[in-house]
Amino acid sequence: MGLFGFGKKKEQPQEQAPVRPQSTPVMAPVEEPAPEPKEEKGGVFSRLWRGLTKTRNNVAGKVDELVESTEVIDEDFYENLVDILIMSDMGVRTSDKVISELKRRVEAERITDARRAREILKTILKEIMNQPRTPLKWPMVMLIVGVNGVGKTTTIGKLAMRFKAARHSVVLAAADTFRAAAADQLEIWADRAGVPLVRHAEGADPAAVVFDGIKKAQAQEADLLIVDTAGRLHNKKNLMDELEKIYRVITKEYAGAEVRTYLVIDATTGQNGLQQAKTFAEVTKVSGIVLTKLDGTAKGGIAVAIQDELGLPVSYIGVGEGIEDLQAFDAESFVDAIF
Ligand SMILES: Nc1nc2c(ncn2[C@@H]2O[C@H](COP(=O)(O)OP(=O)(O)OP(=O)(O)O)[C@@H](O)[C@H]2O)c(=O)[nH]1
Ligand SMILES: [Mg+2]
Repeated sequence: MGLFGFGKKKEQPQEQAPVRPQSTPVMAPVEEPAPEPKEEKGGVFSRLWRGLTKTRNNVAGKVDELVESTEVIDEDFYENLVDILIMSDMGVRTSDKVISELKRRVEAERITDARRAREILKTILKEIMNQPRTPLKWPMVMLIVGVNGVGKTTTIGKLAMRFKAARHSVVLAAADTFRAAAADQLEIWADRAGVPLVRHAEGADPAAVVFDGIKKAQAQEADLLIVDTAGRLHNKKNLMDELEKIYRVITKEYAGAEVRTYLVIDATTGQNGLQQAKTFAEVTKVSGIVLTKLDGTAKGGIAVAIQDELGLPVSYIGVGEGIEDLQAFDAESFVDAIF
């Protein structure tokens, strides 16, 4: 996969809010992710910094201790380092790979200073997570999937507000019809964001909700339709059938639309979340991961494991419950915030 490629071009997330030209219904592609909301006091990086405090204390704290006490870079140094990475939920496979690469570079460059090795470690982590991003294309349908309680609905609310703030017209579809409360929760977000919501009665066919969502999006020439889905599908077969039905409706009714499936994972569930991601990836083509609740865990290394083991980009991260706490993922600032 060329994860350790040298000189890989770094793609910066788009800074400016793209304004939709009135004359053309289809916007020129811009780089994913969505633009950040306007900076408040503290700014986006400090929110990230604050949100990753637990992980930073866990990882940077231990790495600093190790580096300070290391006079010679030897096998013990690498072993201790790999343990720290594994404890941060980076996974055995990814941690081993990172440390082998570190060892290779340290030897090739004849480095003897552990502080230098620490910097190289950061570079390697940034390279792993710096995956190319697909440009945004309009109109777009975002399907938000994931198991119970991971933060799907909250993520949709935050995304709606961000895209709305960037002057995109957004429609929400409550295709989680298992319980009325799910649509009620989404309705609160729709009101806050000032965007229309399409909902049906409890127990309705999710694909029918998506159908109406498409009609609404078409009627108002919306850029973005975001679909909330149920996390309560007990087995792979159910999940596959349900998603296939939804995809069929989109293909038939909204042929020109770009379809993206975002899988939401709760970072506090660690390796279990990674397992969920593998299951979803077998059932459907996942475009990107939304990794939520990073503020609630000391094990933010899961972000590295996801990208390395699944080859899927982490598109957004959640570092708290506020609207600005959903951030477009940026490898550079992420690694800088945990070291
Ligand atoms: N601390 C923290 N809490 C979050 C974050 N993202 C979501 N939450 C909280 O997680 C809880 C569950 O979020 P929901 O959005 O309801 O999750 P869901 O996946 O839609 O849940 P179901 O519809 O029940 O499957 C809520 O209390 C959110 O406020 C985050 O980044 N940090
Ligand atoms: Mg929900």
